[in-house]
This record gives sequence, C-alpha cells and structure tokens, in this order.
Amino acid sequence: AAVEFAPAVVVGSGYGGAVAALRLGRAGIRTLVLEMGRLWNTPGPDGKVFCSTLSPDRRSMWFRTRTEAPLATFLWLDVVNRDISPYPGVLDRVHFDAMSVYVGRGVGGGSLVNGGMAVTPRPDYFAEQFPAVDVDEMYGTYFPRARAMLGVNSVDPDWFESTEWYRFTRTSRQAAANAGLKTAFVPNVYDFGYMEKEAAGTAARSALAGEVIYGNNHGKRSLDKTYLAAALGTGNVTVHTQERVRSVSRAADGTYVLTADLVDDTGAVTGTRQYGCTYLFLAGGSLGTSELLVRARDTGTLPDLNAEVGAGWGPNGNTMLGRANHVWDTVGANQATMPVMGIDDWSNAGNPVFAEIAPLPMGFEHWVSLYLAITKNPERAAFTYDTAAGAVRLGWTAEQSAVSVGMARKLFDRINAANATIYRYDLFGTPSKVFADDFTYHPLGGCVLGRATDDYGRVKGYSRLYVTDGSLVPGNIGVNPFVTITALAERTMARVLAEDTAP
Ligand code: FAE
Repeated sequence: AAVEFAPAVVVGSGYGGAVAALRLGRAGIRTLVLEMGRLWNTPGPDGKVFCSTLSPDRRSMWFRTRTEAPLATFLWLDVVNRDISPYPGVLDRVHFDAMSVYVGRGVGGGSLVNGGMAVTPRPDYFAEQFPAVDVDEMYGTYFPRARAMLGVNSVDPDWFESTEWYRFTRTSRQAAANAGLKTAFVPNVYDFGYMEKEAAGTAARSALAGEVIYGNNHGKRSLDKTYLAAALGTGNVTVHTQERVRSVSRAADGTYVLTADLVDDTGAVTGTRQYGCTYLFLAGGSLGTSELLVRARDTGTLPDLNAEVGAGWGPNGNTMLGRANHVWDTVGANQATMPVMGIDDWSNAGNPVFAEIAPLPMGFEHWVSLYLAITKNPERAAFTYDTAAGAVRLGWTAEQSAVSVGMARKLFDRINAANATIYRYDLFGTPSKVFADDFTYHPLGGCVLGRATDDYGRVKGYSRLYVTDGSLVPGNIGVNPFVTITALAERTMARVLAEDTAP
C-alpha cells in the first residue's frame, strides 16, 4: 500500500489528541489526525445527530446488537437496554476479564459522551501523583489555559437552588450534610446559560431531555466545538475518520510508519492504509495508546520501549451506587444530566473519597440518589500482549475493585446511618449487587509520565514519539480526569514545540 506522509500524525481525537492537533496546527506544522470513530455532525432520520438515552438506536453504541448501559436494571427489570443494529455508535464498553471500560468513539473522543464535569484536582494530590511536574507552572499556566479553551463554566447558584432540575442534587447534599460531610459545586463544560433557556422552554432540550452518554444534541461544549474546531481553523490539520491504527513501526530513516484499518458502517475492514510521519503523537486514550505501544514492544516493531509501557493502570477508584431515600425526600421526575456537585471527603486521611452526585433521569419520581464515587484506591494493573489473540489483556482483578468498594461503602454507610436510609439493590443486574465495581468511566495510566515517558510525555527509547492522553496519569487523580489530561497535554505541547521541532 502507498505510504502517505505528513510531518505530524496524531492518533485519536479526544482531549490529548485535540490539544496536540491545535498546537501543531498553530505552529504551522501540517498534521493528520486518525480517528477510528465517526464525525458526529449529520442528523439521522429523526433530525438529530445523537439518539436519546431512553430509546437508543444504532447510534448509541460501538458495533453492538444490544446496548450495555451502566445501569443494567431498574427494580431488577431489564428496562434500560435495547436491541440495536451494529454501527460505529458513539459509546463503547470495552470488556476485560474483571473490568469493563466505557470510552467515547468519534471526533472528540470522550467529550462526546461524558458528563462534562470539569474539575481541577487538588494541588497537593496532583503533586503527589506527579512529583516531577512543576505545580506552580501547572496551576499558573496550563490548568487555566485548558479551562479557557474547554469553555468551563458553573451553574448559577441561585438558579441551582430554585430549579426542579437539580432537586436530586439538593436532596443528596442534605443527606451528606446530615452526616457532617462537605459538598462542593463542580464546574462543567455544558453551557449553563443554554440550560436555563431549556428550562424556560426557549431552547431545544438536551441536558434537560436526558441526553448524555449517547451524546448531547445541544449545549455541550465538546471538543469538536472547541479545540478541534480551532485546530481545523489553522488550515494545517486534517482529520480522517473510521480509520483504526493497528500498528506502529520505525523506518530506517527514523520516521514512523503506521498501518490503519479502514472500518465501514457495518464494522467490516474494507482496506488498510499506510502513513508515514516525522513526529508521532499517541492520543488513543489510556486503552488505545497502551494497546498500540504494548503491541509494538511485544511484537518487536518498537523493541526499545521499556517495561513501564502498559503498567500503572487504574480505574480512578470508580464505584457507582444508589441510595434509597425516604418517601418525603424526593429527587424529582425532572433531572438535568450534567452533574454540578460532589461530596468532598478527600481530606479524610483514613478513607479519601470524592463522590459526584449523579443524575438518574427516568422521567418519574424514583427516590434514588445515584453517585459515582472516586476513591483513593492504590491498586494498579498492567496491560499485557496476548500473542495468540493479537490483543491486549488487562490484569485488573475483582479483588482490586473490592478495595474501591470498601472505601465507598465506608463513606455511604455513614450517610445511610445519619439519614436512616439504605442502599438500592435493584440497579446493577444481580439481586444483591449494591456497588457497580466492574466498570469505570475513568481509565488512567498504561504509559505513565516519568516512567514510560520522560517528564514531558516523550516516550523513552525513541525520539519524536509522544503520548498526550490519559495513559500518562498514574491510575488515579482524585477527581474527574479530563481537565488534568488537557492541561498535561498543553504542557507537553509547549515543551515539544519549543525544544523538539526547531529545524
Ligand atoms: P479519549 O477521550 O478516550 O480519546 C481517545 C480517542 O482515540 C477516541 O476517540 C478513540 O476512538 C480514538 N482511538 C483509540 N484508539 C485508536 C486507534 N488505534 N486508532 C484510531 N483512533 C483511536 O482519550 N471525565 C471528566 O473529567 N468529567 C466527566 O464528567 C466525565 N464523565 C464521563 C462519562 C462517561 C460516560 C465516560 C465514558 C467518561 C467520562 N469521563 C469524564 C472521562 C473522560 O471522558 C476521559 O477521561 C477522557 O475522554 C480521556 O481523554 P483521552 O484524551 O485520554
């Protein structure tokens, strides 16, 4: 196959890829972005780009015959999931032995499907996780730069206190306060001015119409509207979609060679394409980048990658759970899908947990308070290459998830005791399952900064090869991760453009 050459190639168009593309484009470097998912800009038969959460169709999930939503059941009934036809849908659930990982697929990666919570981590914990990074520079330069580009904003506190759409959050805040726990507002990239118009009936509803994990038709400042739009605006950046990079090697002249499968709407591979580049930026996310590099090391196409490649992976301590409120503590039939508050018990040295107050927008009163707890689980796992299957495996075990559950349980036992409430048993499929400990929204690590790479994301053993995504984060960051991923990518790009790309 003919080799198409670009000075810089970026694999993946999530946070890390979008930052790399913009900064390369602005520096005048011709850049090709390769993304395995679709470009989400074309309305379907219903006039909408994304399908709704309550009646998902083929646009919902990546090549499935049935949806696999995080909440499997309600009152143990399989009312949530639907049969669909296979299609390159926007949300994927990647299954490993004891852990499955939700990721976004499409131009914009996780920004298309996530809850938009734009949280900057505590400086002391950031410093603990990234001892070699200058904290003042991060908080003085790169976090502000990332937040400005991402369009981070906050809910108006007065509107929050009065609107029916956040009753579920206020009820959970009260339950936490009854246990003596602190709550804090968290910013978001959803446009809250737009959300207020939705509530007033003057704009088409998205966050107030249950839209989130299968995409938002309005209101969300996803990467295709921020970083990637700006990147394309430089005139130096091109994006190819439905091209899945399968392998990476290095030519004798030091350039990189990539092979990509062309994937059609049925999932069939209709061909392959070869690309060459001088500078290669890997931004396929924790799973995508780890897979490419572990395969490259273990099949010998990039044999000088070190033993840290694939290591240091964690699910950010994610555990989901529901509490049953008393009949008089209503959560409301109307719930906005964008979370705006968290229970912050990270300072509790014996049991650090940050729990976001999550919506469960079912369109009727169900008295469930739902939470996504981020626990300080110190367990880590590694990706390994399975030669026979040609695939990577993730060594995470159920025992390692039990550590997150134990921490979440300690916090929520306190809340239940203070409120005389109990857990919900009907949400996660099997009758006695209270904690969803078998999936994560926050895959982190696999190519950790300072171990598999130098302190700026340059992959050890190779020159002009970089990682800019969530695989740099060592398994846990204590809050929702995309602001951290974006800010670290900004830091990498500033350094690389200053030092590595001079003629
Ligand atoms: P990511 O955004 O996953 O982008 C990687 C891209 O690369 C994807 O578009 C892939 O399709 C593509 N790709 C992968 N492999 C290949 C390949 N071989 N060839 C071509 N393309 C490839 O990576 N985080 C928050 O901070 N706040 C939230 O509220 C939040 N809510 C979430 C809710 C859900 C349902 C999910 C799934 C995630 C949520 N997250 C949230 C996590 C956040 O979206 C995630 O940390 C970032 O998207 C990770 O960014 P990366 O750049 O690492």
